[in-house]
Amino acid sequence: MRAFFAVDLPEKVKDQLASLQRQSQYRRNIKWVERDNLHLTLLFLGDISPAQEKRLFDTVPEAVRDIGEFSFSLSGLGAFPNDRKPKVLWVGVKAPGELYRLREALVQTVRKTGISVKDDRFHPHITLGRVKRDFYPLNKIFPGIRSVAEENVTLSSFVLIESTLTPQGPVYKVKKRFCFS
Ligand code: 3AM
Repeated sequence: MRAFFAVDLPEKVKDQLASLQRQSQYRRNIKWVERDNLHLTLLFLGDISPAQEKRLFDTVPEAVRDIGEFSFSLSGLGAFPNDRKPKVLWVGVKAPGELYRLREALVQTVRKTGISVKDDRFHPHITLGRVKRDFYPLNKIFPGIRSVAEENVTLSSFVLIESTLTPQGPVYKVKKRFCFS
């Protein structure tokens, strides 16, 4: 299955982000992430086998044992590769060291399981949408939006998600929730 680790978001934050999406003037050329699919990706795994999935169920709790519940807050709007010619539109995250430690612990465990992952620089973000064609600068896509309310999110668990790609967009299914002790 195609899988990734993610933080799922409280309903209140998903509402806030969906409302931000609706404020954009450029609806047609942007594929917005559906409200229920909004998430913060911790680590994309690609295709993993049932045996690897099972092994992750067993090894991840021990790997993150030292990391307790923590909070992060939303920050401003941003875009990859840049604000001038955006392809991926996102809301940034002001994250404490724990989020980076969590990501690092997952990278190490996943590699021990025989899954090869890229360990690029981690830019925690929540994708709002993807620009399909034509380029508009970010401030044209979200005119008049200067800031995003810094909602605080307490993270007491994270999830392993199965992502099935369909012509209508990805379908996500939570395969396992890992709770901090
Ligand atoms: O959280 P975002 O939207 O940035 O872009 C995909 C999404 O990230 C990313 O994994 C998340 C869940 O689908 N993704 C998809 N394919 C990828 C790949 N080959 C990938 N990330 C890295 N390499």
